[in-house]
Amino acid sequence: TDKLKEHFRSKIEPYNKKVKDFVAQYGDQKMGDYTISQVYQGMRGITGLVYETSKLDPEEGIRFRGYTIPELQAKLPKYPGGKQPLPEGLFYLLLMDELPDDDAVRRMSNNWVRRAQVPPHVFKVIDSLPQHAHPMTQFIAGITALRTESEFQKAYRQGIGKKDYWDPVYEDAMNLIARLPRVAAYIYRRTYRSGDHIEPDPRLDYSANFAHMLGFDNPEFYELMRLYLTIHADHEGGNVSAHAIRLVGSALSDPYLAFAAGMAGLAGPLHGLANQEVIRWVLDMKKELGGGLPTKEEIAEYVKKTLTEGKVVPGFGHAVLRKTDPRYMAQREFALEYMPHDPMFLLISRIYEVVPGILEATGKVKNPWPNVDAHSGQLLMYYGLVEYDFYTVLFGVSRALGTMASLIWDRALGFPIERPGSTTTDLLMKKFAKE
Ligand code: FCX
Repeated sequence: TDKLKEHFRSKIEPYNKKVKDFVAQYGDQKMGDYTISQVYQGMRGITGLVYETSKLDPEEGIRFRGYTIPELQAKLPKYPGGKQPLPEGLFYLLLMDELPDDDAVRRMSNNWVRRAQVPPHVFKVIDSLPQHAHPMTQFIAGITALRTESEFQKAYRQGIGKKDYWDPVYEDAMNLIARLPRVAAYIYRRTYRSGDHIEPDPRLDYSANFAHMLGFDNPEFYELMRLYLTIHADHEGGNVSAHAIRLVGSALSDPYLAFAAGMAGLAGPLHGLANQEVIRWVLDMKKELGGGLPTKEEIAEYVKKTLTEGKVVPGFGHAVLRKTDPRYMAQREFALEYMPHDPMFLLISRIYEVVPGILEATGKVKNPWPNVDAHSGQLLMYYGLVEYDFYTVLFGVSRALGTMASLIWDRALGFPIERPGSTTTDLLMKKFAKE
């Protein structure tokens, strides 16, 4: 038996009761008003979802089940001798709402190892795409191909009842998480290493094994992967990838379909693709300025040119955050510890000094501060993972942890199909603009 699953099972009933009682007693309380502008602005600031695993505060940044990133770095179990939290532990926390001990993390790690076998047809599907297909195209195709293994799809056909949905969703979610690193590493090696694939090493933890399959057997890079996979895991429920996964999952599409939809959203340049765009933008800047470390004045010129051309400065701004992203700071601290003199780090740091003032001066950017994507590429470049088109796939592997924990809870709580209302401008004008 799966002890983790049994432990999770024990949480469902009490939590369901808590939610039901709360809604029964307070269900008709108003949560707020919203304006016509908000409806035209992507529903910004309208709280319309319950998403249990994490919550984003505009000033403070993300909390995973109540814990900030520095708190998790202190409290989550680490690899012996390591300093960074293990993402296995983060997933345990998100799913169980309980800090894991070393044993629980080891159990999670081993559980995923047992589930990690990727069926051969998935590799065939990926191999059928041209080698120049963007890694996110390959990733989404691979995830969709993995769907042949869906336990939920099978159970639904067999007529499973609603209160048991969570069980095969748990199976799919765990299998998907366990298999993603192999799929991602396969894409990396086929695209950038002539198909010279590396077998998994089941003795390694989730992050180190992923790094190993990518071809980066370096204890520092292992630590980077542990940090990277932890901090990218979840960012409350309204961001494009998490929301797409919740939405598609609510139609009882299985976790593979839901996750593929989320990854299609993550692949957009205003969301997860920003991590590759940052490096592309920085390298273009260096090329244009003739190499070397650009001065602050040169960077400012380049930023202004980007804005004049009607483009965004990638890695800066956020729809919710109103200060420097703590995920940025965690990566900056990693850089300060392991590579304080790396020229690319010095440049990223200088950009951090220059960009916010310029964005602020536009008078329209609501958050001039850097987000997670402004830093991640530099760390990867330093260790030799320089193929930046691949970066969003790494983000995607991590994003599975938060969104799958949340999706299991969606079904455990019996959330219904998501179906917000919409209207037309004509109808709005008839209602509000009649003189
Ligand atoms: N550079 C230039 N202009 C920017 C900007 C940036 N970095 N950030 C915001 N703006 C502009 C918007 O384009 C908008 O302009 P408009 O009125 O002419 O259309 C105006 O400022 C107001 O936007 P704002 O309310 O501040 O931001 P939104 O909530 O609409 O959008 C994102 C938030 C993140 C999409 C926006 O800041 C952006 O495009 N940033 C660059 C891309 C990026 O880094 N995305 C990654 C975000 C995140 F971390 C992730 O999902 O991974």
